Amino acid sequence: MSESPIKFELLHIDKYTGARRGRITTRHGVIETPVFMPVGTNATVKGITNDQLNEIGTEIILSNAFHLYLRPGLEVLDYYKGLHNFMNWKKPILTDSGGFQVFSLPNKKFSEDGIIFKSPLDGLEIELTPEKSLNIQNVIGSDIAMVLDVCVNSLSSYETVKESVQKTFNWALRSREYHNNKNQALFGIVQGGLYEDLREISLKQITSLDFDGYAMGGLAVGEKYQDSEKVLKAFGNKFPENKPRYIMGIGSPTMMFLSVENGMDMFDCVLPTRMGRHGTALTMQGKLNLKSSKVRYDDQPIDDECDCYTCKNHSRGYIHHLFKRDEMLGKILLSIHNLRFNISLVEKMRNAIEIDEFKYFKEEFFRNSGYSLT
Ligand code: PRF
Ligand code: ZN
Repeated sequence: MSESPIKFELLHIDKYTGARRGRITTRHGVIETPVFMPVGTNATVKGITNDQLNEIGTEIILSNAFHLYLRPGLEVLDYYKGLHNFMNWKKPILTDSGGFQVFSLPNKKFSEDGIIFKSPLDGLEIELTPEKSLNIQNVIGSDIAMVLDVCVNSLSSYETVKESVQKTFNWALRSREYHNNKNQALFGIVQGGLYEDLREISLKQITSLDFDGYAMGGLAVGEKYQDSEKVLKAFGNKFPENKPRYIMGIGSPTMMFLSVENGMDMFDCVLPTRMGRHGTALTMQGKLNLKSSKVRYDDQPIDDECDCYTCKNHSRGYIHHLFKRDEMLGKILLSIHNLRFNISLVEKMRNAIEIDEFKYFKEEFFRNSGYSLT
């Protein structure tokens, strides 16, 4: 076992739930957990400067091997000595392997060594293998790399999910073997869809390999809340206790509470920025549509308890006007607010966990907010 490039400290476990308060130390700084990671697919969190990300309280961003490989491409990334330097982001970066992104494309097929897909740029065939994904993530220079996995729709047949679990393990083995960047942590990914026996097998297989952290993949891919809840309740706290646990692609308040309650430490989602670009604000009282003429004369901030730049400086009515005129500042202001909403929510969760009040905090949140518990 070689020394891990990251250190994980489990600081406290809530007395009444599985919620964990932890700390990950990387070469680019410390991440307090639970943590929400804003998504910067194309080497930018859409519309948000690094200074703004810092002001919002961002501790780590997520980017994407698949997208960065297509554009700007490895030559450019290599020329700039990696993504941190290219985008001038000083804090940690986690990169997804491309597994999820390739599997959402039409016309992909497995090859002997990996998966072949048509480039969305020019239609030419590209092969992605576990080794190639690691090569890409190595050039990107992320602090945490993810193995290439096979993510299938959670409504897939048993046979399909079973095959995905087998391939995911085979690729995880090859990834563990191949990875040799001492400065980069490598996380394994558990699959298995909604089939409990397959989840169990995948968890055993992936955690039998010595990764620096483990991710729950294949959730929030079209299934009902109750189905993801079953999987999280059954398996969340079976992940190794002494390593970070990452649930991929979730970021709604409801899913964040569910994930933290069941022992997850990290999550990412495009939801806050995407909703922001479409005119919806996340607030403690629920979602607020800023495009609605109801807020034309509303001189209040989006959320008077929010400490973000947007809420400290602008009214709902002003943001409504920006959306009506399709001014880009509207999208930016809402993205800032929504990111701050998610990050401040995990900050509050951390405080609640530390004093064993996570359950109470969750109940309060759903009692007072417009969000549904399911
Ligand atoms: N695998 C990878 N990335 C992902 C997922 C996955 O299963 C998901 C599923 N929610 C989001 N992003 N590699
Ligand atoms: Zn705000």
